[in-house]
Amino acid sequence: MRLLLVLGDQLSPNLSVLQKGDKANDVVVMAEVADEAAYVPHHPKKIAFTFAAMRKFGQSLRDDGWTVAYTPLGDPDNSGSITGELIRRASEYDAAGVVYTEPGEWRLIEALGGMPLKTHSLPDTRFIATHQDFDDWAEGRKQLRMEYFYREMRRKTDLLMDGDKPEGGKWNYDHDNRKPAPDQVTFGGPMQFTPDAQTKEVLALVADRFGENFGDLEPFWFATDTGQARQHLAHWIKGGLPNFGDFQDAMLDDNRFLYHAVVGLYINAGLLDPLEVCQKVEQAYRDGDAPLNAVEGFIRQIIGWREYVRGIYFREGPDYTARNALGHDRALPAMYWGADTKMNCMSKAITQTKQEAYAHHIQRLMVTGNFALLAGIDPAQVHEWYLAVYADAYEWVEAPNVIGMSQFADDGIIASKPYISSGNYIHKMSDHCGACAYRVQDKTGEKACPFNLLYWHFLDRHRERFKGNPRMGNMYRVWDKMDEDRRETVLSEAEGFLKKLDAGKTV
Ligand code: FAD
Ligand code: DLZ
Ligand code: SF4
Repeated sequence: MRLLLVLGDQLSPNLSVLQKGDKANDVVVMAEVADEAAYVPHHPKKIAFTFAAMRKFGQSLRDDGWTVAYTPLGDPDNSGSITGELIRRASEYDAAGVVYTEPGEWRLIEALGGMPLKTHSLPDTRFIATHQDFDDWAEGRKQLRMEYFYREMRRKTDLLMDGDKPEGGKWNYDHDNRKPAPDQVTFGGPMQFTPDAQTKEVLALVADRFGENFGDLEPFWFATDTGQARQHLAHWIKGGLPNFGDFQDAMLDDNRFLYHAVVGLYINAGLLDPLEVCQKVEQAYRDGDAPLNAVEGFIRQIIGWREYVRGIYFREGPDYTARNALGHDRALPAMYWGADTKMNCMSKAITQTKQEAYAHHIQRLMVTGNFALLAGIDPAQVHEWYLAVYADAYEWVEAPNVIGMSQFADDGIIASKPYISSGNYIHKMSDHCGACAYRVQDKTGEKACPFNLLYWHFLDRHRERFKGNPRMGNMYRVWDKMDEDRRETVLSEAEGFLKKLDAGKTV
């Protein structure tokens, strides 16, 4: 007999290790361990979601006839790590070896490979592209543009294809997907589930052991099994999908989810299969229930971006998270952990993150990410924050988004230019500025929006690196046209702001 490892983000019945396993002889090992729960200070909601979904999945495997050796966190024999549990179970069952589906983090891949046990790693077949597919595509290309990779994935999956042509004649309808914040949101948000008895037990455990971590544990409403996650998906396809495209980039003071699907956590943990999700979304289009711009935009996020960032993570290797191409070294400000800030956009995104373990893409990229990049925060600290606070965060998907897309710390592998903006972008896409202590129109002065000051400070301090970037020429031309006094005022006010930030003052 062999041990078959199932990790907390591998809760899928079609997982390769289960498909290759032998129900009659092998033993499935699942373990809630301190190491996994504490390698970053995860949001309590994320830990509760993981443990509740693990417990239910373990039970469903037993119901299906598997022998499952499940270690709860509070088990007195719990060794505290995945490798420790495998070694303990190997001697308990006199196992010939361990088979596992490749984990989504180098940290665990290395730990499993280094165990004093016979091991066999299987590919994670829940993704559309294999590592080989991605490497074949990437080989010899000067720039790894997501758009071209995405087209390959469309062909491979046959999603939104009309023969060998893209449905509707175009591959990408992003142009239609940049509408500013709507006056009214017609969708009531994600489906919310009342915790059952098993989930309540987990909530008590998490409150006891991780109650001090940043983030509100309750109210807890996430789906914790595939049945619930599918109900949630159907609810969103009906009510949210039709407007998903139009308002994908919008942000509102009083609406946290707008038309977003809130499916990342379910797909990444294995409760929903990405291809099944896309097929259901495509069906809504074929049935005339959702427009092409929404459906194409959504499918692109999953078979395009999601697959592409995974390809980058595995291609770039374990040192990716340590990259810091711009040499940024400022400490992550306390506001990211809930300290007061006068910036309404930051306050809204961080408060929501604390309460929901969720923020949507533009909040992550153009508010908290943009601020960290403009202010020159150490990308390793930014990366740890994102990995900790979002329920959908695992390194394979979080790191390329943070280190690459958001912080430009990989020197432009993912982003062809840094995602930076002044307050104007946030003003255009949200209603945050109206209720802010700063004034988005003010470029200098006491009430000047910090994004306005830091935007020019960033461009000025990184001039040598970016002046030749054809996509940034305009920015430098605008800066250079300002009269010198004004430029000096902007830079000295930005310095003043950064000093206050470093001194821990409320900004
Ligand atoms: P929707 O907006 O409804 O999109 C649908 C789905 O598309 C998502 O659930 C996700 O599976 C996929 N998707 C969309 N954009 C991306 C992307 N850039 N990369 C990978 N998948 C994508 N996504 C994570 O799953 N985990 C993370 O830890 C994570 N960290 C991020 C950090 C930063 C700085 C940025 C800019 C983005 C990050 N993303 C991450 C991508 C994206 O923000 C989230 O997938 C999305 O906000 C999840 O919410 P949703 O399910 O409502 O997504
Ligand atoms: C996120 C997480 C947490 C909080 N706890 C566990 C755990 O106790 N046991 C486990 O198997 N997995 C957990 N996970 C998910 C893992 O961290 C995840 O499998 C790896 O980071 C690889 O992606
Ligand atoms: Fe954010 Fe500036 Fe708008 Fe305030 S004024 S909400 S800091 S963009």
